[in-house]
Amino acid sequence: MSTANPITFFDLASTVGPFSPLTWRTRYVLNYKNIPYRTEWVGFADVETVLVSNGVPPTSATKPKYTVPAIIDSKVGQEPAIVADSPLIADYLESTYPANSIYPDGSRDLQHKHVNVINANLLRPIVPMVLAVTATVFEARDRDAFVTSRTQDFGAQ
Ligand SMILES: N[C@@H](CCC(=O)N[C@@H](CS)C(=O)NCC(=O)O)C(=O)O
Repeated sequence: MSTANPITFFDLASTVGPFSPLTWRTRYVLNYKNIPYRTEWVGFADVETVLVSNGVPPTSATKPKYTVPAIIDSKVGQEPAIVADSPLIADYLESTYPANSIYPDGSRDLQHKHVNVINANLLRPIVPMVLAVTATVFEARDRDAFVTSRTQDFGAQ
C-alpha cells in the first residue's frame, strides 16, 4: 500500500479532537487496518459546502443531506473512490483493503444489525440529553451553527 496517496478522511473539527461516535467508526476501521490516511477537519458550519466541493454524495434525501464521516481514496491511475455513510465506508474499506478483517468469520451482517440496534435504541434516544454538552466542543462559529440546527430539529434550546 502506498503512503504517497493517503486516504482523505473528513471528520468534524472540535476543540477536543475526534469526538463524534459516528466518525470514530471510520477512524477505528482505518486505524485497525493500518490504512494511511490524513484527516480533513471540517467545521460543523461547513459540512455541506466542503463535502459538495469535494464531490462527496449525500447520505440522505432529507436534512442533514451531507454528513461526515466521508472518505476519498485517490488511487494512482484510477478514478478516486468517494464514499460517505459509515456502514458503506466500512464495507468499502473491507473489500478494498481486506487485511486485518473487520468482519471475521462471516460476521458482516450480524455486525451491521448490531449497529442498527445501537443506533435505534441507544444513540438516537440519548441525542437530546447530550446536545448541550456537544455544543461546548465546537469553536464559536460551529457552535452557533450547531445550536441553530438542533434548535430547529428539537424545538428547544
Ligand atoms: N448515517 C451517517 C450519519 C452521520 C452523521 O449524522 N454525521 C453527523 C456528524 S456526527 C453530521 O455530519 N451531521 C451534519 C449535520 O447535522 O448537518 C453515518 O453513519 O455516517
